[in-house]
Amino acid sequence: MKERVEKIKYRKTSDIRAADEEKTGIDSTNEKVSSLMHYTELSAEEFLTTNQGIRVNDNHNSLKAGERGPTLLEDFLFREKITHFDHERIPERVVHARGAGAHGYFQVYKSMAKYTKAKFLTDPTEKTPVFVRFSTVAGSRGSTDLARDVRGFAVKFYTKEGNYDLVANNMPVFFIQDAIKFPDFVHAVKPEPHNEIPQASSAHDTFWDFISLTPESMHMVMWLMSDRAIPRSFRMMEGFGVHTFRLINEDGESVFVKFHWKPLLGVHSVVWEEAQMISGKDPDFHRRDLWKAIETGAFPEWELGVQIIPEDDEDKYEFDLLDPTKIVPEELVPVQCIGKMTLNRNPDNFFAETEQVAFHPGNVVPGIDFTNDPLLQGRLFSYIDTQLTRLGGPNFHEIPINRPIAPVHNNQRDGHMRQTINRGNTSYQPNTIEDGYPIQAKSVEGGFTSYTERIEANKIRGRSRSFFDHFSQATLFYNSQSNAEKKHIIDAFSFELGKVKRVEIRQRMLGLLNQVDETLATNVADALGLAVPGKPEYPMNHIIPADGDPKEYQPVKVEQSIKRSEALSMANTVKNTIKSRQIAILAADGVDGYSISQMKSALAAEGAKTAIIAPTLGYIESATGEEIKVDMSFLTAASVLFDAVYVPGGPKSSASLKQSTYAIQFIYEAYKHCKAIAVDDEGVELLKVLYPGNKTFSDTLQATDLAAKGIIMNVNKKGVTSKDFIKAIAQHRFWIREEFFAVV
Ligand code: HDE
Repeated sequence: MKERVEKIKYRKTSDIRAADEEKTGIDSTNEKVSSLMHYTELSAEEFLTTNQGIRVNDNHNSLKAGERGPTLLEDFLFREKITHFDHERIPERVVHARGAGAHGYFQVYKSMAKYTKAKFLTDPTEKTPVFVRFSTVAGSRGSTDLARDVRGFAVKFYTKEGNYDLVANNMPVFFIQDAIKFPDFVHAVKPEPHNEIPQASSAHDTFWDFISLTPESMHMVMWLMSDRAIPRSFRMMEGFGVHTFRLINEDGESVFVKFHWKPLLGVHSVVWEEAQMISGKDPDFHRRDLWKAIETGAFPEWELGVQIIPEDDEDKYEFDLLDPTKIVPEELVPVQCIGKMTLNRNPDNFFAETEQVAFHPGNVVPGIDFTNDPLLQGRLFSYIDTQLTRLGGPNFHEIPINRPIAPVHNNQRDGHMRQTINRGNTSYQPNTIEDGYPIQAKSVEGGFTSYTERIEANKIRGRSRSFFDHFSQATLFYNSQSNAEKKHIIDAFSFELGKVKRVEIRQRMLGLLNQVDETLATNVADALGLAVPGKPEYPMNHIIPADGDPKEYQPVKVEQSIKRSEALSMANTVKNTIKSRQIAILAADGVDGYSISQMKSALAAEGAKTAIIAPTLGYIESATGEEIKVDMSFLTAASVLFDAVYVPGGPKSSASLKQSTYAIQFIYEAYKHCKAIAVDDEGVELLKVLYPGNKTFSDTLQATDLAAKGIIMNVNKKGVTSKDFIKAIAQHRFWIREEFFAVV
């Protein structure tokens, strides 16, 4: 015991020593300095102290005049504790307030020196540390993870040449083409200002009012109404840099580049009804999923993809590379995967890391540069500006999570919360007193030099005509979706516009949707009980197109060379793994314990996680008398928290599950949300209960093509094996059920 305490003391002493050395720059191994700094005193870190290091004797009672007397102002322990507490909150991010973060590393597969001199992209032996923050956009810090929303996907690479931030989203385009419109867009999507309703939702009048008057948002809105806006997990979504950037090589040559993140687990989503239910059952669903995956060693991985476009091809396409409402279809320029990012460590402290991290698209390293995309140019101003307020001053780069691993030397000084103790008597350049230090680096020494781009232009406030086509790529997106995805998009528009109170806004949206696809508009119009207007209204308060008669507004549409793109549909994503998927096993006393253990080990071998769900917590007894530990009771579990469900046999267990409305609801939801279901022997009774008296359904249950609909009967019997269930889980969902089975 004594030895253990000594060990703790020793470790803590060295931690404090290191922190103090870093803070003061003083070498504490120097005997004289060490004794001056009272390290022997500081070693007792297990004592509770004030912020001044004074040991606290009583942390539970304030200082009073007499046992029942008034509290004394003199009580510095009380005052310090309360004052600090009173100031614990900092402003939340104006957008992307709700987030979750993780540490990891990035490694490039092979040198990209042909295109870029960025060292972390040229040395395949280098593991560059990263910190990633995923987020929703519209909701406040405490809002649900499952809002229909864009997801932020911000990556900070701590490269040896300084920090590089790839501040991306899970959708490849944006709502607006010019940063000057960002405050309007955000005001429209945030809760309405008079009553702060609704939280974390775009389904309200101000958002759709803005969108219906901003045709440039149509492509992005198609993504937002698709299932991409309700991911199954942060670990199963793509990331996109959105803007076109530049890569620059050692010879100063430049190519254009679009950045992509491709998740190794594939791209998967939940369904809208499920998202709404998860928001009630577990508003931390995505945050918890990321945390648990890393905690259990199922490290999330993404490949970094690039689309490289030679400079000479700038004007080759039917869209403008600088327009952030356009993608470069992968059929035109394939995505090459050049490296892999692995997230393998959860943060130690949410506030210190995930909350205080500050990303900035302007943090680039030599070899990466900007283009003139007007949205990107505006972002370059915004991030530091907002962080000055959020993080309380100009020194937030000194917060541990924001510090580069590359050394920092410059003449910036002072300001709120300065941590660095700068030495010397110069803080300017040029100087002779310090021999000119710190000195500027030549390009060959790693100095950042901006790409020499030729610009010859008039100063104008306006927009290029090459940005005017707002519909063609929205149509491309819609045409690229599977039937199930199209249906979900129609349902999403119907839901969102159904929440809009002003009919004229709904009408205007139908006018725009009609430009994207006639059947889409007609279906949504039917759901809203409206007719599709003949032509779209002229976008009010708008300058596009700047010329022509506003009443004669003709939407611009440019013929696209690509009519359908496989990469845009989640139907074509990776479906070969069940790693880290959550499988519910419904059971009660009398369950067939052998089947459970068989299934559990088959699923575990593939990396999936199982949970036994029973009427009560504690233990259930199998048909052969073994005790089986229950992981969750029906009270806290729900189908929406799982990817698939297995109901083993056992007449007694089955009879008792049939009596439980929770168990019935569980299987009903799994069924309705098109998840893989496996049933053994009497387990099938639970499925039948959903359709009392529905003979067709009972008959259908015997049909051999059930597996094609994600229902696996009698595992380990009649040639059916757990492999069939595993294959079904990997499929993610069986949308075909939405067509075949009417849900009662
Ligand atoms: Fe952001 N954005 N943004 N954004 N953004 C912020 O910076 C802004 C845009 C993105 O996890 C803010 O520190 C403007 C596109 C992510 O900390 C703010 C414009 C893309 C995050 C800001 C955009 C993004 C932010 C708020 C239009 C995808 C969260 C807090 C010109 C490529 C980063 C903060 C994190 C955060 C401004 C548009 C991604 C206000 C002005 C396009 C992932 O500075």
